Amino acid sequence: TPRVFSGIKPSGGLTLGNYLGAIKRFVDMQGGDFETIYCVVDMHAVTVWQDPADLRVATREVAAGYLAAGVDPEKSVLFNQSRVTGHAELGWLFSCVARVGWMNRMTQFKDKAGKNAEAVSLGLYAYPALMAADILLYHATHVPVGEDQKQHVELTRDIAAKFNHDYKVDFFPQTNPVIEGPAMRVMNLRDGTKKMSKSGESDMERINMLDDADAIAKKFKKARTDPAPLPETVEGLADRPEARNLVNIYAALADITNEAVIEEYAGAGWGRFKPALAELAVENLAPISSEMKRLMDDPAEIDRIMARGAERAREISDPILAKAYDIMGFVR
Ligand code: AQP
Repeated sequence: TPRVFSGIKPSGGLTLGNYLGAIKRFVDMQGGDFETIYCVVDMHAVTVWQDPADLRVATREVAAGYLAAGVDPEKSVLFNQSRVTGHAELGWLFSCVARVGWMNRMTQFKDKAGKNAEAVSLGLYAYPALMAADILLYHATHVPVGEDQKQHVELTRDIAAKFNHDYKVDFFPQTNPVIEGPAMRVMNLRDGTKKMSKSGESDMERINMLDDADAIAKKFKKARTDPAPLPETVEGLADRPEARNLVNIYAALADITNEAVIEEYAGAGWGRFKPALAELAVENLAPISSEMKRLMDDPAEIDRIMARGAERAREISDPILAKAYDIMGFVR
């Protein structure tokens, strides 16, 4: 069976972007034609400094988010990355396969490092090599991600191809990003040209999965838009990033197309659309956030689930890692 791998960094509270761009789709891919492996990628989180107490909370919050949204530990392998040391090991091997020139082209690094590229951690720079290891440690061929991760999945393909070429093997498979649906890029509510992030400066720019109904209503109400009403056709969203974002979010939450949203709200003012959007978001998120809170009240149970998942992850990955070492000539 083909394998799916994907992960989320515990670098803050989960956002609506993580839900629509990642978790909701992870649930959809479960129990079908794939073996699904979902990870809390804590080793990626520390590429930027994390307060240790916050990292513990965020790790369990991401696990709770997966579980509450419907990731079933009986159907999927669910664990946190640092428990399976093969990620770090293969990550090192891949750091020796990937080229500095490839890393220099990563747009996410450029965005995150900004003008301060000399002062960020070496880990932030090497991040895509570890991500390639996360995926290829399981020979995963399908990686559901948001649009922002596409370049990293392409780099994973380059690393697999170079490894196979350099060692004259056909060992690591080619990986495909799975990017589909209207919410592959949920944007910041205050600036429709930036993506909604866990770690963005202002809480008003994102919807957190744990936000209550009042917070959600307030954030959508204050979301930036141009003054024009909703257009008569989807083409009318073209140069209106904020309007397009809100329509995308609505479509993803309702599981309908942008066309269907516009059909219903053609010419409507924001005073009508925003409260309807908020209501739809609350309807989707409230049951999940209340279940997340319940799970987070019992961290020991979350930790047990992740520990069991890690055992299964090691069963799959140990032979693959051993073979990679062997191919490279390590004496073990
Ligand atoms: N705004 C988004 N729209 C659609 N998908 C998104 N994802 C994240 N933000 C959006 C998807 O969620 C998965 C997990 O991402 P991540 O947490 O590992 O890393 P990230 O993309 O760097 O997330 P953040 O929220 O922006 O974290 P910070 O602020 O700490 O860097 C991925 O599949 C991603 O595509």
